Amino acid sequence: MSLISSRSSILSRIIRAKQVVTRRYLCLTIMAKSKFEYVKEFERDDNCLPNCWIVIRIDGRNFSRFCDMHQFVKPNDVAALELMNHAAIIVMEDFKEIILGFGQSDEYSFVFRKDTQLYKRRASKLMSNVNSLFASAYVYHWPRFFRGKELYYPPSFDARVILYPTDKNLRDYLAWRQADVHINNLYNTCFWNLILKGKLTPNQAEEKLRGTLASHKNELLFQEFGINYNNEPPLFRKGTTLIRKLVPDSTGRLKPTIVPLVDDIIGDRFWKENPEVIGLKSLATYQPPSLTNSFKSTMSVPTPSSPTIVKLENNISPSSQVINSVNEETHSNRSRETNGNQMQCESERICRK
Ligand SMILES: Nc1nc2c(ncn2[C@@H]2O[C@H](COP(=O)(O)OP(=O)(O)OP(=O)(O)O)[C@@H](O)[C@H]2O)c(=O)[nH]1
Ligand SMILES: [Mg+2]
Repeated sequence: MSLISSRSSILSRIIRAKQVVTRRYLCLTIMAKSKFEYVKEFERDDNCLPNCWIVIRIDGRNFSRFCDMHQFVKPNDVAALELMNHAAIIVMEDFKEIILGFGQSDEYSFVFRKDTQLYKRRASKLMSNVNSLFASAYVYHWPRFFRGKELYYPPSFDARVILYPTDKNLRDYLAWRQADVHINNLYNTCFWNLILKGKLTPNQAEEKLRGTLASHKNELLFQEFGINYNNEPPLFRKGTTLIRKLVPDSTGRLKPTIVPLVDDIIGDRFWKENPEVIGLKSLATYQPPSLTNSFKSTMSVPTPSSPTIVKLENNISPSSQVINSVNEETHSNRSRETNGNQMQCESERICRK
């Protein structure tokens, strides 16, 4: 009998203790809500305007130092460009609503469908997720592209969101980035040849190139170093464009695949050949250049080694990893060179790499 009564008194004590704890918890929760929750009001909506193309551009932070520290080849390090492309492909594999990527040097632009509803189009969500995935993919895959080369410190990237309301605005944006590749690469090719082969100091090379137009630089490369700039690897002159296509896998089945292309995206041809990109139509089958025109192509159809991407392997020349358009040197290219010339006159914002 006494055992039963002591048990029931223990039980009732436990129940009372529980009630006290619950009351305290409730009380604290209510206090926390009433006292602190107002801070949420400080968060602002940052949804991107509807019906606009959303471009996210990431750019290596202080990559001049990063490239020096890791002894990247000057002015263009193929492994570094491949790693950038690979990180971008990983981003596009994850974010299926990115219709196109364009990369050069230490930057990558990603274009989201204009009708995307991802994260309710919140700029900060889109930007921070793309940026952090890119950075972690860059670090994660470093050993694969720089076998045996230590990564001395973690690189970081800045990011911005830009909205373009019209297709023309978007194409002009991409043309601007590709013209930038041309301007920078021509300058850098001259600059580093003057230093490495011409034995000038950086100051002397800079002085020699100051105020020169693209035509002067082309001439200088040819006269002094026997280099025909147009024969420089297209990857260095045009950057990499990533789009989605249907590509046959090893069994012949068509698979959605991210295809890296080195092509002119300033002229109309690229957009006529790939109307589904801006037209937001269903994916088209990848047509290798050899099938789309009469020029002889040394390139073969990319056979994806994974179901969704064309893998970029290390130690392969850039032109065999990314797909060149064989008619790249047609008139559209010439007009781009002219654009580059004009832009160079206008812009003294030339990077030394
Ligand atoms: N050697 C070498 N350097 C490269 C290569 N690609 C990019 N870089 C370096 O990366 C820099 C990129 O230019 P910026 O983005 O304007 O310069 P940054 O130092 O990153 O400065 P912030 O972007 O303003 O932080 C170039 O100036 C080069 O120094 C490469 O393939 N080889
Ligand atoms: Mg940078």
